[in-house]
Amino acid sequence: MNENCIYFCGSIRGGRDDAEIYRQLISHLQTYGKVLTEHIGSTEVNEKGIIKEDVGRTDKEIHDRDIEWLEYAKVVVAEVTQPSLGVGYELGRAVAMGKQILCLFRPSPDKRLSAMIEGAKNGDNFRVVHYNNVEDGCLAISSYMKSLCNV
Ligand code: 6IA
Repeated sequence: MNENCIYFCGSIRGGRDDAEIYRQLISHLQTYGKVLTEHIGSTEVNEKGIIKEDVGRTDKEIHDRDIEWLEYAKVVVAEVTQPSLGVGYELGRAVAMGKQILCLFRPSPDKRLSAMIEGAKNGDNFRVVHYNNVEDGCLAISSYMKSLCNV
């Protein structure tokens, strides 16, 4: 595990509507360490999951590389507004690995966060923050990263 590595989770095949928000959150996270999954904010990724540098990789190769990165990271930050099976799976694996996890959710009248994420709240080991815009999301990230430094 590397103290400075952060694993960011965001929807790919679940839908790319929030890609620009991921990009901005990742850019803020980079002030706290190396984001292993920087490509999640890339505008070159569409909902088919096509990333320029990943063309030619099989789904198994993508899965195995992501799990390796997840093991390597100390902190996991997930944007969970756009429901994604992959993000839910990564969060379950991250809990089992004992990672420190921050989930960011933007509430709206047509979206309710899964009880399996909302209900997993457990202090700094699994924090869920509802936020309204990127600025708020960045503040939530700063507050979480600082709380981990004080542990
Ligand atoms: O079910 P989803 O596709 O929405 O899952 C998204 C989550 O799974 C993200 O947090 C990623 O960490 C991981 N993930 C899913 N697909 C990929 C991917 N590309 N590359 C890296 N991580 C991924 C697929 C490209 C391929 C078809 C060429």
